[in-house]
Amino acid sequence: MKQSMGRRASLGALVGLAAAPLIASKASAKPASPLPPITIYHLEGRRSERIVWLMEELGFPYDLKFKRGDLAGSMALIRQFSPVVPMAPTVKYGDQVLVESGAIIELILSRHAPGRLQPALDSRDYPDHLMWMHYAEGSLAARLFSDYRAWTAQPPKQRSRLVDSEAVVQFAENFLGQHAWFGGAAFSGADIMMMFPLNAATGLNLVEESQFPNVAAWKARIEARPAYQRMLAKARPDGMIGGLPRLPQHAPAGPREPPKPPA
Ligand SMILES: N[C@@H](CCC(=O)N[C@@H](CS)C(=O)NCC(=O)O)C(=O)O
Repeated sequence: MKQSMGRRASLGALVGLAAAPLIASKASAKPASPLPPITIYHLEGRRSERIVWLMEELGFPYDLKFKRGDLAGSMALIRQFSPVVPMAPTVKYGDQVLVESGAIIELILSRHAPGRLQPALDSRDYPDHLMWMHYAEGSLAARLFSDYRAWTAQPPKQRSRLVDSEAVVQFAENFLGQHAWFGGAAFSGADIMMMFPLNAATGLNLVEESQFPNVAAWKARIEARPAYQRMLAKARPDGMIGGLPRLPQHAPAGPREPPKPPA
């Protein structure tokens, strides 16, 4: 303890006062707890890739369970293990069964990788990081897939008055105009959460890709990451399989109808 305080002081003196809060936060991070055995139940090309990618970024060991090239077979493995909510990812964490990729990422980072892939709690980037961690599923994926379902039933003639696919992606586009990553200055777990729904937005033709150049540039930076490439090699060895069909058209671009006043 004494030794780390001494190092902190001398480093602070070397790099100047501005760096001191960052160094203090890292030095005060709790020590990592030992990682229990982790098994990831996986479907190729689906959200379980997030956990594989996280483990690759961290260099942590894990067991990956899926049937290569066989989504139904992989699903049967998940159902056998967790019959009530068979979803990908389902993770065996020690003797506990976990779902919800965002919660799994937060757990692994906070308990087993303190100071990594999350901005310091007291930093300006932390609130943004946490918002995107939750936005990825809570608003982005939820609204994309509800639009997808509605639009496959009946293609839209005009944009919805509700916050729609275009709006939820635009919000991300605007943020990336000001920040390199969804974690702010550095890549974080929030970037891992955001990749799947942003790929779905353009892959399913829910939005017009060329309207979102910041998102496109961010995806290119993600795809260049060695850990992302290792994830693809292990978790999607034959490329994307069994994807949902693309919409023939997305919602017409342009402003939304103004909300009608209540009757
Ligand atoms: N919010 C959950 C969503 C999990 C989820 O819906 N995964 C999809 C695959 S991408 C799934 O298991 N679908 C099967 C089903 O809905 O029956 C998470 O982030 O982990």
